[in-house]
Amino acid sequence: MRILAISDIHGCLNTFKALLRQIKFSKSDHLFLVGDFIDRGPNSKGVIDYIWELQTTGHNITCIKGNHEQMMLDSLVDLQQARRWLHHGGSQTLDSFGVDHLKEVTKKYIRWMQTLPHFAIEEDYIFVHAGLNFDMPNPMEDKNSMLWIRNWYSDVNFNWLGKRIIVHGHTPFKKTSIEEMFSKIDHLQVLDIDAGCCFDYEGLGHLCAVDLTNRALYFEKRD
Ligand SMILES: [Mn+2]
Repeated sequence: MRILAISDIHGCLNTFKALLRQIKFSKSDHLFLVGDFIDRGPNSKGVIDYIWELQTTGHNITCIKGNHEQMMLDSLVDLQQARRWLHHGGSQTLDSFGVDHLKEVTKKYIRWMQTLPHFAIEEDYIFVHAGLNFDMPNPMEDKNSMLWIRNWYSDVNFNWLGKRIIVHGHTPFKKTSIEEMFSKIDHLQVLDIDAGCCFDYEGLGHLCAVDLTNRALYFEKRD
């Protein structure tokens, strides 16, 4: 069994499928998907459908909530949030559902997002979308920061963390930066695996998978 993680798929279904092929994802693996399944990319609905299909056929996948799932949920009850969400890739998500308004999205997708956990722990790994707020005595109590926090590495409390490693996404990094961070993972005890799949900037545009069991990193360039 391998413990694997991928983050920030952002509707890039073809790239997600290609990456799973590259890593030879199988039913004996445990895959953690660390949030931001939707928005910006072309097929957000397809990403969720494909995850469900894999789970239905016996694949072990744990999904964690990202800020984009939260923005979509908040948009249902807050018009201001809805405007913001549409600007941050939400309109592409509505397109993938073939609808003009969020209220037309089939309820099972909304319910799925509502039930996503903010984090998961497996062996010595903490999986979370954005990171942890170490200003708190117990960082696991700040759920909002788990979705949104940036630039928190200098605050890590290693006494609290012990020998655990935090695997997250949310802030896009170049492939080379992720490789460098990965080479120091035992020292840093943090790893950002968001390679900016949905972005076109130099060095981004990749979907990253980490195999924590065998300490291997994989990248799939967006098609
Ligand atoms: Mn994010």
